[in-house]
Parts: sequence; structure tokens; C-alpha cells
Amino acid sequence: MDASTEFENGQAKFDAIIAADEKIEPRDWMPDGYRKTVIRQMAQHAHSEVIGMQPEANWILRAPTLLRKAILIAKVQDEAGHGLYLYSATETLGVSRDELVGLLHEGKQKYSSIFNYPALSWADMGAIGWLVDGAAIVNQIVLQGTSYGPYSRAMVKICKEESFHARQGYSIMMALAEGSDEQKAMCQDALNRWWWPALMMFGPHDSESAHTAESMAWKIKRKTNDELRQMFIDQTVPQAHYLGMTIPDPDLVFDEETGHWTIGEIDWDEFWATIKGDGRLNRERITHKVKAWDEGRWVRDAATAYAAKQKMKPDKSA
Ligand code: BYC
Repeated sequence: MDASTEFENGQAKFDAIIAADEKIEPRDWMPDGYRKTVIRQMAQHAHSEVIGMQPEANWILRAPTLLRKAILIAKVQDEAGHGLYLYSATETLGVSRDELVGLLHEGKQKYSSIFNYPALSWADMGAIGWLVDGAAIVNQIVLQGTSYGPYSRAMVKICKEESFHARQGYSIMMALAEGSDEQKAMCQDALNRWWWPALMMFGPHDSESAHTAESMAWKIKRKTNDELRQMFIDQTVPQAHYLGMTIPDPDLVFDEETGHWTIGEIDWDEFWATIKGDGRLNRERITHKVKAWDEGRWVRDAATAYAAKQKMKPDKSA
């Protein structure tokens, strides 16, 4: 078969799989643009999980009770696991984890804007679980239906764990909201600082989004950035009210006609500066990540040497 017939057959089969809402698997032919977009999104997602461990890990030693400490350790460990599933899923497209990590360290691949904000108080552990994991779940539940098979399957397990994360965050917020005046104030302060950055996690408005139209056509994304953001707002505003807290947006109104909450304007200058590397903690986050990578080299080397030695051993069961 000549190259152009092979391309046409591949394209036709790819189009049929997408139209039938089935999954593209690693062995399938796919357009270069599709492969590139899935790699970009999955790698960015994996990096976010790993960088996302930093703000919370910082609070493990300062958790107020043994139970809260144990829960937070389990959550941070889950985030590492999510990073691993997502790096493995990305590797099915022919890139290695080392390459991806290198691109992150050189600033050539992004991670979620949200992790460039500091976690200043224990209430931030509540706000991160409730709002950041809450936003992540809204995005990821929909991504279970993404067209790339390994990404979709990774999302199923990740979503189960994320819902535990969001609940633990809300449980911290509930405890503070029912506590002393000082604790209530901590809860409100954390909501004030994390609300807008959480809304930015969904990316720019659809009209400004470079990739949405193509990613929707390829069914990599199943809902647009604005659709997902609205779902999150509608689910979260009543939760804030239940806590007795105020959403830090004077323009927030409930639109009786549409049945949705309408928000004021997001600070897009802050968003673009943050994703271009000029947010509050971009440099610290990457410096810390590179340091941990360098210091862990001996562990990776030892694990690889051990695995290689095991392979060389004769198989006694044969
Ligand atoms: N942050 O065309 P657009 C978690 C970039 S972590 C940074 O709309 P797309 C957790 C975008 O990459 C959850 N960059 O892009 C872990 C693009 O840049 P380039 C992480 C952003 O991809 C620990 C440009 O802006 N979740 O759960 O169609 C503890 C234009 O945007 C952001 C995921 O990664 C941002 N917020 O849509 C707790 C979900 N937004 O490459 C929790 C998977 C946009 O053109 N990812 N950009 O230079 C997605 O669903 C999509 O990639 C996005 C963006 C909705 C984020």
C-alpha cells in the first residue's frame, strides 16, 4: 500500500472511531495533531498532579491532629499516584517519562496555574481539597469520556480518589465554619484567596481558547472551558452558603431565567502572567521540583539496576 492510501485508510478508520464514540488505542493510526494534543494535555495534567503535592506536603508536619495528618498524607500520596498513571498513559504515545519531566523542568511544558499560589494557613488545606480538587473532579468526570483510551481509563480511578479528596477538604472547612470566630475567619480568608484561582483552572474563555474547538472535534475534550467552569460555580456556590461563607465576588447573582449563578470578571492578566511563568510561586515550585528530582536520582538508578539484574536471573520456574 502506498503512503497516501495508508494515510487515507488510517484517517477514515480514525474518523469512524471518533464518530462512533469509541476509543482510540495506542496501536491505532491517529493524526499527528491529535497525538500532539493528547500528549500535551496528559503531560500537563501529570505535571499538575506532581507539582500539586507541594502546597499540601508543606502542611503535613503542621496538621492539627493525628487523624488530619494521616488523611493529608494519604491524599498527597494519591496525587503522586495520579501523576504516575498519567505519565504511563502518556508513554503509550511514544514519549518517555524522562523526556516529559525534562520539558517541565525547562519550562517547555506547563502545569496547572493553581499551584503557583501559596498555602498560608491550615484552612488552605480545606480550600484546596474543596475547591481545587472539586474543580479537578468536574473536569475529570467529563474526561472519563475522552476519546483516547488510556487517558479515559486513568480518569476512572483518579475520579474515585478525587472525590475522597474533595470531601476531606470540605470536612476541614465544616470544622472551621462551626468553630470559634477566629476559625470562621480563617475559613473565609482561605475561600477569598482560592476562589478566583480555582475558576482559572478551567482555562481561558472559549473565545480565547486556542485548542478547544479542535479538541472538541476530536472528542479529547467533551465540554468547553466555560461549560465546565459554570458547572463548578453552580455546584460550589450553595456549598459556600451552607458553610455560612461569602463568595468573594460582589457581582455574583443567581439568574432565575437560566438557573445558573453569574460571576464577575476573572482577572485574566493574572491568569496569563501565571501560566507564562510569572505567577507568585512559579520559580519556587520548579526549583523545588528539580532539586527533588536530582536528589532522588540514586533511588531511580538503584531501582533500574535492580530491575535489570532481576531480568538477567535464570527463570527457575521453567
Ligand atoms: N493552567 O486552549 P486552552 C489536580 C494553557 S491537578 C495552566 O483552553 P486546553 C490536583 C493551555 O495549556 C488538575 N495552563 O487549552 C493535583 C494552553 O497552553 P499552550 C489538573 C493552562 O488544553 C494535586 C493555553 O493555556 N487538571 O487535580 O484546550 C492536588 C490555552 O488554553 C490553564 C488538568 O490538567 C491552566 N489552568 O484546555 C489537588 C485537566 N488553562 O499549550 C488537585 C486536563 C489553560 O497552548 N486538562 N492553560 O501553550 C484540561 O482539561 C485542559 O488542558 C485545560 C485547558 C482545560 C486545563
